[in-house]
Amino acid sequence: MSYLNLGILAHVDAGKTSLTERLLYDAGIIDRVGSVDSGSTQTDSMDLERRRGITIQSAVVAFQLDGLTVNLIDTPGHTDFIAEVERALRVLDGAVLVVSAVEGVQAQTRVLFRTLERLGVPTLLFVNKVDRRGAREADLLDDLAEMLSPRLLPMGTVRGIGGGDAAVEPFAFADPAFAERAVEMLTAGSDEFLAAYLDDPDSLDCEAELAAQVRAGTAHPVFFGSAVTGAGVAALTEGVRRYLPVPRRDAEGAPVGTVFKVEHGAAGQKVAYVRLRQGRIAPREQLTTFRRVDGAVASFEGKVTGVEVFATGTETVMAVAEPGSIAKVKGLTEVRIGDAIGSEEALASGGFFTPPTLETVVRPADPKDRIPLNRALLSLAERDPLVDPHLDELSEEMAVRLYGEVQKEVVASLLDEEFGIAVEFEETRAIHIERPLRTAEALHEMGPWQQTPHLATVGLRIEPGEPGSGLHYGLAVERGSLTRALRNAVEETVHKVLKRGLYGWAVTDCRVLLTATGYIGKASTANDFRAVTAFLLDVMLKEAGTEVCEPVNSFHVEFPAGTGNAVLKTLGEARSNIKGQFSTETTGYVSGFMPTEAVHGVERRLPGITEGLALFTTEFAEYRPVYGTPPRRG
Ligand SMILES: Nc1nc2c(ncn2[C@@H]2O[C@H](COP(=O)(O)OP(=O)(O)OP(=O)(O)O)[C@@H](O)[C@H]2O)c(=O)[nH]1
Ligand SMILES: [Mg+2]
Repeated sequence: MSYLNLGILAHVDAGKTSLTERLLYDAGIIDRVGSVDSGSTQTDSMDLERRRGITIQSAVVAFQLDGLTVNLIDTPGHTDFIAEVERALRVLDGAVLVVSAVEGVQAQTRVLFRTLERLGVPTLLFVNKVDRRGAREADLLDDLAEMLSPRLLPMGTVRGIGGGDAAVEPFAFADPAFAERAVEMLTAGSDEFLAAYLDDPDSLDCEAELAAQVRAGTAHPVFFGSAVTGAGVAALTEGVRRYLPVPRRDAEGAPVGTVFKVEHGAAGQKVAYVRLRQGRIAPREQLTTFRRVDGAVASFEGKVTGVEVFATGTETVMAVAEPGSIAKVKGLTEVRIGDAIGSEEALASGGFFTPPTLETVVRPADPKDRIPLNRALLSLAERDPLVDPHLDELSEEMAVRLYGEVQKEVVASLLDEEFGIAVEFEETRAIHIERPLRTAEALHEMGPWQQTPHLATVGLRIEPGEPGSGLHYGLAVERGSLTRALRNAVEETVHKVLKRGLYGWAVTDCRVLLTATGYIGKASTANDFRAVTAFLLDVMLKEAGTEVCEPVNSFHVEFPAGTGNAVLKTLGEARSNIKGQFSTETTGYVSGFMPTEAVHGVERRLPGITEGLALFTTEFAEYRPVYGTPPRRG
C-alpha cells in the first residue's frame, strides 16, 4: 500500500475545511457535503469548532485514489493555532495551499508558503471561492507570482467568475498556448530541461517535468475552484494524483515515527497519531518514545495495546500500521504531542514558528478547583506543550502561554467542557526575553581556593548570538573529559538556570560553551556539577549584563479616509512605530510595528472608530529592546 499524507493549509477562513469536505464527497466517502456554517463537517468535530465555525485542531480523514491512500490533514488557519500547523508540517508528503479568490494573499499565506518551501514540501495552490462576488483571476495570479513565487503554472481558467455558476476549464498540454507557458516556466527551473528543449523541443514531456519539479518543491501548479459548488475540485484531485505522490522507499526495520496529535479517548486513555517513517507498528509492540526536556533527551517506554489506520473518511480500522502511514496508537501512557518514536534522530530540533509571545494567569472560579485545574492544565499540555503551564511567582497561581485571545477562549472552553472547571484569566501580558550584552567567562577550580564546597572544575563562557538564534550550548573541551552523567548535569543546568535571567525572563539568543572540566573519580557527583554550573552562570550573567526585549508585531491597516485621525490616535496609544503611511481620497493606509501586547486592544477598538470598515493584518516580527526601566518578571 502507498500513502500520501496531504496537508490542507491556508489563512483563516480560506475554505480548508470546506475543501476537505468536498474532496471526501467527490471520492464517494460521504454522500452529503457538510457545511462549516451549520457545524456538520467531518473534520471540525470538536463542539467548539462547530459552534464557532473555525478549525482549532488538525484532523485526519482518508480516501483512496488509484490504489493510493490519501490521508488529508485539515489544519487551522487562525494564527493563534499555528502550533497545530507546525506539528502537521512535520509529517506531510505534500500540501495544498488554499488562497481565497476574494481576500487574496494574506500575511499568513506568505508565512505558510515560505515554510513549505524551506521544508521542500511539494505544494499545489488552490484558489478557492471563485463563485463569490469579488473573486479575481488574472490580477490574483499576478499577486501570487509577486508575493509567493514566480514558479507557478495556472492549470485552468474560470468562466463566469464571481457567480454561483462559475466553472473551471482545465488547460491541456496538447494546447500549444498552454504548452508554451509550461515550457517557459519549466525551463526557468531546470538547466537540463532547458538544454533538452534547445536540443529538440518536440521530444519534451512537459507533464513529466512538471511532476518532477513539483516533487522537488520548486514548481507549483495553480488550480482554481470552489469548495462550495465543487467547481474545479476534480481538476485539483487529478493534480494531486499526477503531481504529488512522491516515489519513496518506505524502509522496513524497527518502527520510527513522529507523534503529531494526541487525543484522549472515551475512557481517558491516550490515542497518539503517529506518522510512521520506517517499520511497522503492531499491537503488543514495545515502543520507546523520545522528547527534549530542558535541553536533554528523555525517553519513555510504552506497550502498544491497539493500532488503527485511517480507511475511509474519519473511520479507522484495526490493522498493523505500515511504513508511510498515519496510525492511531493506544497504550503509550507517557506519550505527548511532538514525541519521536523509535529514534531520537526523529526529534525535531527547533520550531519553524515563534513560540507563544503572550501569557496569562488562570485561576479557578471556585478556589476548591485549584488542584483539579492544575491536573487539567497538565493534560492540555500533553496535547499542546507550548501552553507550558507554570507557576506564576508573583500571584502564586498557574499561568499559561498563549498566541492570542482566541486561544484563551479555547482554553477556557476546553477546561469547562472537558474538565468541568470554570476559570478566570488575568489580563494577557507579553513574555519578554533577555539577551546577554557582552561575552563573559567564569571558572571554578577544585582546590584550596575553590569558591564553593563542591568538587568540580567547570569553566563556562557565554557569548551573545544573532537575534532569533535561540540558546545554544556546546563543548569547547574533549567530550571524554567528563563522564556522560556529569556532562548532562552541566547541560541541563545551563538550560534550567537560563530560564530566568537578571530580570526573571528567559535568557536566549546566545551561546554557552563549556571551556574547562575536572573531577575526582567517584568523589565528584552530578550535584557538584549542577551547583557549580549554576554558581558560574550567575557570576557570568551579572558580568555580561542583559537587555530585556519585548515581542513586537508588524501591522498593516486600511481604513476609510475620514477616520484617519482616530485610527492614528489609537495606534499611538498602542505605542506603535509607524513606518509607512499614505492615503487616497477614500482610503488610508498605515503600516508599522507595535508591541504584541497591544495588538488585541487595537483589534478591539478599530471596528468602533471605523464603522467596522478597517482591515487590520498583523504578525509577529521580532523582539526589540524595551526603553527605560525593564519590566521584571514575577
Ligand atoms: N462562496 C464560497 N464560500 C466558501 C467557499 N469555501 C468556503 N466558504 C465559506 O467560507 C467560510 C470559511 O470556510 P472554512 O471551510 O471553515 O474555512 P477554513 O479555511 O477551514 O477556516 P479555518 O479552519 O477557521 O481557518 C465558511 O463560511 C464557508 O462556507 C467557496 O468555495 N465559496
Ligand atoms: Mg477549517
